[in-house]
Amino acid sequence: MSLADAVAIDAAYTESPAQQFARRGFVTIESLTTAADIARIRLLLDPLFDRFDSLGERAVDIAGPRAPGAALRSPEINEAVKLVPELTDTLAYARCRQFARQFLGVPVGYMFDHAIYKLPHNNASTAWHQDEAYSARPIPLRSVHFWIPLQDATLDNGCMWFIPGSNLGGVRSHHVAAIRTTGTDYKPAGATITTQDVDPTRAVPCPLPIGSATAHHPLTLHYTGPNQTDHWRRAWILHFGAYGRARFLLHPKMIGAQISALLRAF
Ligand SMILES: O=C(O)CCC(=O)C(=O)O
Repeated sequence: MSLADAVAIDAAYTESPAQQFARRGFVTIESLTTAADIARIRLLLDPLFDRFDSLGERAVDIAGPRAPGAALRSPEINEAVKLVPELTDTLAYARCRQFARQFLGVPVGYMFDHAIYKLPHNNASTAWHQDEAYSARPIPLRSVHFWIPLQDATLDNGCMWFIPGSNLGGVRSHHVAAIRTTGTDYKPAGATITTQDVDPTRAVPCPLPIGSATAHHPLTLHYTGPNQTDHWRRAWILHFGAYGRARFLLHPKMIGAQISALLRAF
């Protein structure tokens, strides 16, 4: 299937996938990859969750602080490709890169990835937020964020929900929803943030069969519900950006910000 044919287009519009991405702030990609590729990604990611508590600051529970002996709810591993570089050899990785290139219309590179596994009956949603609000960088993210479920994603196990068009406004005001702590020694490791500036009645759920994915803009408001099933809900999330990671760091505004910070320190 060609890249263009893989994207589900709103029946009410005649537009390309890139135009839909720009207008609505998200798209559904119906055949991103194969079931065999997803099985391979599971084989690479699952062992990381088996040794979650040994991964230091890279591994946190986004649902909130942990207490010794308490069960995890929404464990997250950041930059899994650094721990398991074979993830970059998967079909999903290659296809996400191609889609990001198509949606942004410029060359792209890897920016970030993380995996979030919701335990059965975890009783924790991932509250409404914009990914851009997590960025402390002086230039806006210019990236596409792919959410790849590693089983079917359903309303019951915590599929993605989006607010169409929310990418067209700016960054909303966010506040801390939960303090994260590491699995190793329960040290604080950042915060999960959320916004009240959202009208959930406009939200569109995106249940997905295995092999498909959603792609969203860094400003698009999104949410996932709690996992209310007896099985884990697993997802791998990949960000590809116009600057790539190295090019981002070499951007004149980033260099300017670093020089200003250095001057302030003296
Ligand atoms: O997988 C989830 O529960 C949430 C994912 C998400 O919000 C994100 O990747 O920004």
